[in-house]
Amino acid sequence: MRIGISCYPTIGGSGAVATELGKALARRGHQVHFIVTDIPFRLGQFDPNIYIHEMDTMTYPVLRTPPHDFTLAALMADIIERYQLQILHAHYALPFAVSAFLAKNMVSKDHDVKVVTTLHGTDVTVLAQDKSLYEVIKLGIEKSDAVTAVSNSLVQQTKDVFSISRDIDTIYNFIDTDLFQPRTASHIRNSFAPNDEKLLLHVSNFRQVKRIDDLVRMFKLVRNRVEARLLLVGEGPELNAIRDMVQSESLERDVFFLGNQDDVAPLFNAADLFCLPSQKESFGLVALEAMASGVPVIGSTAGGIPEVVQQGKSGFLAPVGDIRAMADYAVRLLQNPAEYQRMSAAARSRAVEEFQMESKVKEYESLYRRLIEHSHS
Ligand code: GMT
Repeated sequence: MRIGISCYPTIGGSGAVATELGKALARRGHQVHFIVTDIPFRLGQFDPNIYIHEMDTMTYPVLRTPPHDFTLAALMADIIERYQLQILHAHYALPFAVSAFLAKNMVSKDHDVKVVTTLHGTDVTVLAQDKSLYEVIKLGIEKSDAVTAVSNSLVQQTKDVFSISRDIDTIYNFIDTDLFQPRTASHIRNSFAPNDEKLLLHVSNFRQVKRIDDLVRMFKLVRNRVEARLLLVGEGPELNAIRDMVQSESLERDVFFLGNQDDVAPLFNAADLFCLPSQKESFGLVALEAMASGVPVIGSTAGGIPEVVQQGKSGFLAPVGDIRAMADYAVRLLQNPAEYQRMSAAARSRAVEEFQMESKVKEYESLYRRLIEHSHS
């Protein structure tokens, strides 16, 4: 098949999933065209089946902001025609599904390209709350030939938010369980936990929805009972506020800010627990990365997290904001090696059995095939 993929290429779960999907499809012999603003961050090695089409944005004095989404639509239309794309896969309704809808309408009717949209979360759960964007996001979803979401929770929220009854299939996110697997990372542990302190880890883009302030408060409760340290990986709008908070709580000695990291797998290997106390989380790919690495998750029950982390088996979840419960769970696990080992093994097994890359890629592949065959029947 000839497949176009459009996604946010920068660090983040949706970009990682879209890029890994494109790479896996290329390995399976499909021709994959990334239509993007920058080279996707996890692209890695050259593959002759992968083409990158980077968008140039034009500027013009009368236009107060560059017309990104129209330029993207025009580039998509060009690539559809030039390479006879059969599938255009948009990762996020806004802007990608909307630009794909425009592109489909720009090309001649001889090009029967099918638009697949995968919903990753915040365009539905955050941006659609804004009246100025609601209808355009809904249009992107309604006009796609097929829509998938990364959890059942997100399917339901999308139907509720937009009052739509169209089919939306759940295709869960997936993980490369060779890349993320249990290993020792003594060099990292020696740097941050030289006296064998317990290491708690969080990785995110430091947006408000991640509730990192809750995490810092929760960590303080844990550290009062167990020798522990907290590694914070990532950057984003809340970073400075969290730095200030760490200082005002006198936690500077025990909390480390590592910034954005390219290669996060070794950090999971160094950690004892992964923490995800989010307000909203459609899936929580980072929780899955932790599980595949054999690291139990302490988190909230927001959105799709309970579909990934099984309560009491691969981690412990508590209602959003219940930092006492999260801290109690963390201490219980850190003080009980037998329960910890059971949970670590169960987390790894769940990642391997339920979220293998191969099986999810095949689900996307058969969705594409159904759409293409349907248009020929
Ligand atoms: O969590 C973020 O803020 C990043 C965002 C993204 O664009 O990568 O993550 C969303 O998509 C991921 C991949 O499907 C999901 O694992 C995350 O749960 C989801 N984030 C939210 O719903 C807040």
